[in-house]
Amino acid sequence: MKPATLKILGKPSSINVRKVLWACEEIGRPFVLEEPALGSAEFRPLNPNGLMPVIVDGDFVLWESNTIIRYLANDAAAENLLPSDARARALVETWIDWQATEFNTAWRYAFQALVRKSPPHQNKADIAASVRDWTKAVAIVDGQLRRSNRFIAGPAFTLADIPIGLSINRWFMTPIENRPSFPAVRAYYERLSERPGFMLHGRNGIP
Ligand SMILES: N[C@@H](CCC(=O)N[C@@H](CS)C(=O)NCC(=O)O)C(=O)O
Repeated sequence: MKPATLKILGKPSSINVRKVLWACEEIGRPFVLEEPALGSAEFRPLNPNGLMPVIVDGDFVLWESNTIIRYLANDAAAENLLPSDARARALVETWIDWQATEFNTAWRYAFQALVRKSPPHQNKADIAASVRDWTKAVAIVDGQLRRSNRFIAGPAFTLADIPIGLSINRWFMTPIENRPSFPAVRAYYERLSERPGFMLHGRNGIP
């Protein structure tokens, strides 16, 4: 029998951990959060990548943040977040996958440079290229929001708004010079801010 409490291993400041924390809020799934020692002999068997988040749900262990949030929504039969209809689900999953591949890749260098102040990431041309790619990705979100009307996959909030919403928070929280304004993205950010889970784990001052 499944225990009521889910264990989440991760730091609450990590964007990928925050996806899981916010998903739990939306689903109403109780959890305990523990900070793992990533390189430890105890943690390694849980995730061969040595990265967080990892969840432990009874005897079930899972890593990879976007897979974890899908699992949690599926497990709770949260049809509103992740519909079972093949086409409706695919439209939600497009944005979940796009966040992990295209969006996340676009900002990586600029984020390391501008927020983490990482010494190996201070090449001006590389920062500019990353900001350019990041801006193109945000423009894609803006265009989609104009079409989808309110949320990323349509008029209602879905699981895809969790990774995309956290990514948009990162966009606004990173000091980017001459940041172009995307009105649909700004309105979306304010709309997401009506959700307690987003205010707790997303728009909480952390990029
Ligand atoms: N693709 C993985 C990426 C996980 C990842 O990069 N986690 C980062 C935190 S966001 C991490 O554990 N970094 C090591 C550290 O912070 O020491 C996922 O989405 O879960």
